[in-house]
Amino acid sequence: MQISDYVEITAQLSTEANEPRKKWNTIMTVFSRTTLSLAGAVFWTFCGAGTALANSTITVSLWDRGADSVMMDDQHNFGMSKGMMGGDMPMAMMGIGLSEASVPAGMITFNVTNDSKDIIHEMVVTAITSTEDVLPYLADEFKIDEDAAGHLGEVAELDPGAAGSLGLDMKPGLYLLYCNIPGHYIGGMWTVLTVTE
Ligand SMILES: [Cu+2]
Repeated sequence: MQISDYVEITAQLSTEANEPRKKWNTIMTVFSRTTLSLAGAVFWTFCGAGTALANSTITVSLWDRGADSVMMDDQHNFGMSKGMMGGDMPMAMMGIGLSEASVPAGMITFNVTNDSKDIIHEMVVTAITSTEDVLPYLADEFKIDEDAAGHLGEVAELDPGAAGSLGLDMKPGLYLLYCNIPGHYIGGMWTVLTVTE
């Protein structure tokens, strides 16, 4: 793989032009006639990102009350957000809990664990303009229309007990984190993350 290939890939993954990218592009100009290994390119990228971005890590819990549980209790209420689309849902059977509801802009790492005992979950990230937003919903599939809603990244389909990570370079704004396994979003499996200046 040539360095030009790698730059194309990073361009696809990046959601916003930013300072490290400009720095990287400068480095690219210097090395534009040189073929580097992919490992070398990754090393350079880490050097640039480590010095210029605010880094945050968010621990994400995907939870549910279990396929065999119908009892209401309060122990999972931390996962429920308020203010959007009936987000104060006392009947929610599943949800998404965040260690941080607000983080500064920059590189944000989501360490996601499916804490369910028996249900597959996932976490999808999309930008929203306000908590009043109504996302395009595919009623016949019981899920969000991810393409229409805008899709920044995801940790897809984690088995019960499994974990995965997602890193995104995020600008200030509101973001919806939701599970798009059919029926889960409408079942309360979403929350809002605020990214500040
Ligand atoms: Cu789910």
